[in-house]
Amino acid sequence: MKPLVGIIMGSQSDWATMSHAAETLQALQIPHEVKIVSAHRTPDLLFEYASQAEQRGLEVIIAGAGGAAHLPGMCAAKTVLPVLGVPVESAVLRGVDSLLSIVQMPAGIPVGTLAIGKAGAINAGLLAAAMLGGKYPEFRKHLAAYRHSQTEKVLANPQPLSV
Ligand code: RP5
Repeated sequence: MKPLVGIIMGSQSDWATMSHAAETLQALQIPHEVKIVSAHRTPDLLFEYASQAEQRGLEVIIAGAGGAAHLPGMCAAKTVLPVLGVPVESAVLRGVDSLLSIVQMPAGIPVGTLAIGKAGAINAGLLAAAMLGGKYPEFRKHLAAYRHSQTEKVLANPQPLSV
């Protein structure tokens, strides 16, 4: 099956965070692709990627970036596909810069902004699965099973420390 979700990130240094989005989609058996696309260093590639995403069959884009994190917003400006933004934790401001850069979009060009770092990347994968779940019942089933297993694990380990 061709990729339905495109995961893009501004730099190879974002992979430590964004790999969690890819692993989550992998666990849910959702076909996806991964690519470095930088709003600042490769702006023409970003425009090409975002404007061709829909015709290539992508249905959701997950974009992660850190610092002056313009990637998700500029990507959203060039496509009507849903764009989920993951703020990558930056060294200097610990990702608060990334979060504020991504979340404060002007009305008219939405980016669904997730939490900073690993939790945001995992949740972007889960949210992409939920978005696709209406059209693809098998992905909805995989997502429900993921959630069920997560609940079971917590219930099976009620003690704060294992003894
Ligand atoms: C952003 O600048 C990237 O998304 C990355 O989080 C940050 C730093 O990039 P590198 O200097 O590590 O390549 O564009």
